[in-house]
Amino acid sequence: NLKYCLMAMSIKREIKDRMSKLTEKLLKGDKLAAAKLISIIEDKPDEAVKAMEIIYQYTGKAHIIGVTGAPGVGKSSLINYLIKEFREENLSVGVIAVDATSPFTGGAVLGDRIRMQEHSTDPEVFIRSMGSRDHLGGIALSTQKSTRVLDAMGKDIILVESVGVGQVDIAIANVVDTVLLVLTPLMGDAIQTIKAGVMEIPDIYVLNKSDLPGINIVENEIKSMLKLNTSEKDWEPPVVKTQSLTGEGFNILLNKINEHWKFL
Ligand SMILES: Nc1nc2c(ncn2[C@@H]2O[C@H](COP(=O)(O)OP(=O)(O)O)[C@@H](O)[C@H]2O)c(=O)[nH]1
Ligand SMILES: [Mg+2]
Repeated sequence: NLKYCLMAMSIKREIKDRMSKLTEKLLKGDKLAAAKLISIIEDKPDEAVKAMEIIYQYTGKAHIIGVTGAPGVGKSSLINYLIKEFREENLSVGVIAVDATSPFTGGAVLGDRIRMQEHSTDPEVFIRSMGSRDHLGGIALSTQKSTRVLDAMGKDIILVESVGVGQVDIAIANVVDTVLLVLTPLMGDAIQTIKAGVMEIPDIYVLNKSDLPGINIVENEIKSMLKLNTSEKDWEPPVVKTQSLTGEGFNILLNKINEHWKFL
């Protein structure tokens, strides 16, 4: 029994030492350490607990922005453009792309990485895809822990791309400070889905692909829907039209993101 006790203690100490060393590197901005820690969050609960205990004290500075919406609306393209804009303001950026909808193919995640690739050599940008391995108590939870890792790493802005189930990832609201819901003119039924109980989630409505016909119809529908919402919220979610390939509308979007951050 004593032998078991001693063994358990030495394993615990070994984990603690290893996590301390990793965290030390993380705090210096080491990308490899960040990647290792996120893998630990995904795969090794015991080690993750230890790591998070150490990491928590270094968190709380980053603005965490969630980008949600159906597949294909342009979330990755939007994030790619946001990275560019934030980098021009000299802010460091972390990205976590979560795909809950494609457990086997990983196709979307690969596409995301390609769309954000132009930033992958920038030392101030860290991009990580998370699969849908869901065995540690939910994607939202491991996503949240991963944002803490990037926060401790010193990233000023953390973007979380999340597909979720349906049009909106509801759980994301608990993980991020600011929720962007991306819609496009191509989604006739989108507004109905929003009415069905997720209107409280978005802080900013982004109407992407505003170069396509029908954008004004979607815009009017959302605005009239927002008018009907009688809930006593101090923040009135703005509706911003964007084109993620050209950057049209991003100056307004960035202003709204900043306004919401100040509001919080
Ligand atoms: N016409 C148009 N196409 C866009 C725009 N933004 C993104 N796309 C295209 O929409 C497709 C899906 O984009 P992606 O960023 O992968 O969407 P995600 O699945 O939401 O991450 C890609 O072919 C993009 O090039 C836009 O503003 N206008
Ligand atoms: Mg994507």
